[in-house]
Amino acid sequence: MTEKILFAADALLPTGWARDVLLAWDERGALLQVWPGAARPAGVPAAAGPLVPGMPNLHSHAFQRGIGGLTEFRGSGEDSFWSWRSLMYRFALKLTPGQLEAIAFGLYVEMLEAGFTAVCEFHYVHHDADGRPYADDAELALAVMRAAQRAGIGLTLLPVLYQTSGFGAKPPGEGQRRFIRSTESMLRLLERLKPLCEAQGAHAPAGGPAVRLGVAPHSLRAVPPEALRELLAGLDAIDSTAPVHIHIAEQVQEVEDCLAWSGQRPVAWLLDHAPVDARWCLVHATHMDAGEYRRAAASGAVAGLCPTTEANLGDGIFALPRWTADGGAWGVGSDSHACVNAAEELMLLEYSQRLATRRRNVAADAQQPEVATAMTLAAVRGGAQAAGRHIAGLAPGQQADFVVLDAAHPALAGLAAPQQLAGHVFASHRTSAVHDVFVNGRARVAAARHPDHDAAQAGFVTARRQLLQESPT
Ligand code: NGQ
Ligand code: ZN
Repeated sequence: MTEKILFAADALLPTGWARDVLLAWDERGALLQVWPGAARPAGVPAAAGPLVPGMPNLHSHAFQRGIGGLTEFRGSGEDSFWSWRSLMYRFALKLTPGQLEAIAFGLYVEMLEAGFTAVCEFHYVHHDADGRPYADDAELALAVMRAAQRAGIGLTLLPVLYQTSGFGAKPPGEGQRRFIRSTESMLRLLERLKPLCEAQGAHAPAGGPAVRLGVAPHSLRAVPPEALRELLAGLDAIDSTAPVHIHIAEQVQEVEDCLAWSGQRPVAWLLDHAPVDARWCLVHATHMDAGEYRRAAASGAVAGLCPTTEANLGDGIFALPRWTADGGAWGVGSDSHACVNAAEELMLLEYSQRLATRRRNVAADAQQPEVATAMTLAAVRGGAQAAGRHIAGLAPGQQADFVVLDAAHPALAGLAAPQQLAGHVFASHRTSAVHDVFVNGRARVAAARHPDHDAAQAGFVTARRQLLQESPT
């Protein structure tokens, strides 16, 4: 495929499905033209199936891909989010920069092959195994950036502020020593990373850098009010439009602790004490009361839903119909990477709603009755907003980030385009129907494979083997 112009018999535009679409982009990967009802000019390549916008993955802790399969056993006492977290911390304590880069590279290649074209990396392992800053404080952030660049996935880098182990400034635990830093040192890290992120954007569309820098106060458990204020003020001085992501109200225990500490639920507290707006991504936001759903949706913030991880960790079910009834924006993330597949995140999100409401096609609406289509459009819009990048779908000025589905896949063959996307989301699991993936106008996956597929998997396996040999988790 030449990389500047492509014809698609069917393409999913922000307004819905269109026929005979000609797409053209410039050498920096920005879409110049998206032209429905076009004739296919001689010599222009045609997509192998319906073309859909690339999915941003709005929440990732890359290193956690390394513990897939290692926490699915019953320990002593009752297993919970918190017991999972102890196992995860043990793994985090052992990582070297090289192992982090290998795991992240393997993961990002997997993501591309599974239909994600961008990732928001919520990056909180900052220091060496003893909890001391590396000679270059940005060592591990740079490892993540290199992994994303080598894989060719768009990146929003979110260095994480982590200071306490619970509400009321509870001192951090030993197992958290690699995450802890002062607000001032976080602001210095952002200053150091900013020009590096901009430099990686040298070949990005005029509208925005290929790497976007934001920040993530980890959670209200981990960041006291004063530090949150200072962080946001400092960030504004660096970039007043930078994305801000925070974990919030994921577990009932967190809601109870927040109530005991402040008399308010976490989301209500945040809305009252921070300038939450469209820059913000509220990750999980699982446990909200009716007033919190209304107010948080109205703030313009994106709900960062991570369906497979939320299921894996036993978090609870987000009330999507309530959120969207209030006009709330949302996107999906694969978080702990128990599963790495954009289609499966959408499928599980819809299925959790069906189980909770005993209805079908919950995420569809009157405007867009095809549920997979409605979900894809909403999640791309919300994901792009959370990423703070120009990746909001197939429209001029946005990046040419898109996925070509395999029209010959048994779950898709012979169907009309909206049904093919539905087949991809609901009927093709375990055998992906992703055919090609373009990021920034460049083919990163062709015929379902990333060119570095084998090397990325081998590097991942080696890193995990080393980590397990050191002392079995
Ligand atoms: C994290 N993961 O930061 O990786 C967290 C666990 C915590 C999720 N919340 C740590 N899913 O929340 O304290
Ligand atoms: Zn998370």
